Amino acid sequence: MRSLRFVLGDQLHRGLSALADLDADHDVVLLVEVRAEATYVRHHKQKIAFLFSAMRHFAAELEAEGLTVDYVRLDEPGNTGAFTGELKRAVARHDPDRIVVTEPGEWRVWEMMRGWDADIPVPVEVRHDDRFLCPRRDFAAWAGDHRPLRMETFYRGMRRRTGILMRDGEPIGGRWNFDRDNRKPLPRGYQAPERRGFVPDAITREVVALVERDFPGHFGTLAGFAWPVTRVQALDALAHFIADCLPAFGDYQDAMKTGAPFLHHALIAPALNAGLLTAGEVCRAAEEAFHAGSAPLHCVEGFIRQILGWREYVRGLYWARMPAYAATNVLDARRDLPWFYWSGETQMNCLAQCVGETRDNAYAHHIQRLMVTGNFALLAGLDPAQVEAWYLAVYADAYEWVELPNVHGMVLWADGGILGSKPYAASGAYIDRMSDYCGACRYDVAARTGPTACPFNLLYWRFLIRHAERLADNPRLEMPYRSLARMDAARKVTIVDAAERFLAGPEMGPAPGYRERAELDLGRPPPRQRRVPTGETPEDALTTASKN
Ligand code: FAD
Ligand code: DLZ
Ligand code: SF4
Repeated sequence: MRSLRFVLGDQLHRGLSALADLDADHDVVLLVEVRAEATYVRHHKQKIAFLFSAMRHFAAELEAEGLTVDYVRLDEPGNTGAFTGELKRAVARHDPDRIVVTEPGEWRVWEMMRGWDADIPVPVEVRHDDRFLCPRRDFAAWAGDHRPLRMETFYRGMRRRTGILMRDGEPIGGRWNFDRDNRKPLPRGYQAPERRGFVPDAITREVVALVERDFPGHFGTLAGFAWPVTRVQALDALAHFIADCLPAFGDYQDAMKTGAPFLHHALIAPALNAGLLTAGEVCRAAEEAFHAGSAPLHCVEGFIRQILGWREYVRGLYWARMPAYAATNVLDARRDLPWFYWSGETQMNCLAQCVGETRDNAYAHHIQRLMVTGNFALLAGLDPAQVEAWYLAVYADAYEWVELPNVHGMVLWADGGILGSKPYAASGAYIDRMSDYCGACRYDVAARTGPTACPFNLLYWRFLIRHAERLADNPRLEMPYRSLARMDAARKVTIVDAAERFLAGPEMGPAPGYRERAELDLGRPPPRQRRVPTGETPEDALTTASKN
């Protein structure tokens, strides 16, 4: 049988299920660069360059192995610009007996694939994506038995299932979670470790030029492009992280410092999400560092939990709950995304720093995403669809399966607590404790009222007051609501008035001329289309032909 093996841009893994049992003499591997994937949100220039370069390198590696690869470049004449059109053209070129593909990461593409049975004149076999440690159907079964869903319970199950950091059925060190030993502010005089960047080779340089030419209005700069674009480079990046950064990863996981965007973070998510690394090998590498005595348990466990726990959990939740998941807006947040999320032009120094780093690196670390840009969006009541489109566009590692639960659930609590038990609302005091941003800010983080009061403080109390009916009984919010109860009524009114004035003020709007420029040039990503549940789960629909 002659098969056309269709590999999507975030599936660049030689062990991919779609490439299993490949017949090198007859099969053709297809990869396509298509405009629709680069523009369904206007991805950061570095994300597009990263993926096109990684795809081209991967195709070259398969060819070097002796496989037949059909690689469609973005500027190839006749390129239809979309997956379905390119698949149809490839079928016409190769006349295969069947198409083999691995399930996609995003619901949007899943729906597209379900249309292929009608659109494509040969059978399409959709296989499970076994790069993840928890198959979608296993998560769905687990979720059916565990209400409410909680990451910690899931994570313990995954530790047992994989045996990672386990001894004789018990967690190594006697505890599942060492979080209380992590999350310190940076010490005085702290020097961030030197980070390994990857100098763009000829393929990457060609792609960078293409992106500058073809996607000029997209967010972000390309000058600092240094992402690993091959498996060899990704393994090198992983080895560098394990040796130089993991030993203090947990300690400084939540810290933020001006001019030090990466600190001890792994910087592996773009490679991991695109298939250049697998979750299993990353967790094993960290575990080995612990057994070799080169990294302490609290750092290793803290790191492994992010991947074995959070990453697998959000992916499982996404597939178990889509498409209904994206449609909720429990806190009734309706405000437009202010322009400074794109321009970085705001007097709130924490936000200016995080947006600026995002523009330059297509990266911000977890706490910057959660407690600065995310916290502001939560407190200000920004429209979930607009916030989600922003997060999906601006990070090199962003795909909806991981972005959506993090933004919709963890940050905005728009799901009403399916992903996490409480909103991560925080005042400026948290940002001040964990960063050096406040010292250089026009606002005063210690002030709760008056013209220089930190907007995070004003918005924090307004948020608690506004959502008291829904949140005051939440046991995890007992402390803030007790403080609120002690506040006298007049002070509450003063704070809420000041917060409303801030929300109506210049920081929150588009700067003069920006709205026009946005539409003409930089593009405000349109809110994603919301779909109503069909009643069918993704698991029901996955072809039974795929047993691997
Ligand atoms: P490290 O901080 O070194 O962590 C190691 C790895 O753990 C990451 O590479 C990632 O694979 C995994 N991880 C850590 N936290 C999470 C999490 N909450 N969910 C899933 N995986 C996690 N991650 C993405 O890969 N793509 C996204 O689009 C994305 N959007 C996010 C949006 C928001 C609002 C928040 C709060 C988090 C988001 N994350 C996302 C999770 C996390 O912030 C990134 O994975 C991380 O910053 C990537 O950098 P790193 O590789 O240096 O990770
Ligand atoms: C993100 C992305 C971009 C920018 N371009 C392509 C592309 O040209 N070809 C491709 O196969 N994949 C691309 N991707 C990744 C897809 O968007 C991703 O495979 C789907 O969103 C499913 O997760
Ligand atoms: Fe951010 Fe407030 Fe600190 Fe300024 S004072 S950096 S707005 S937290």
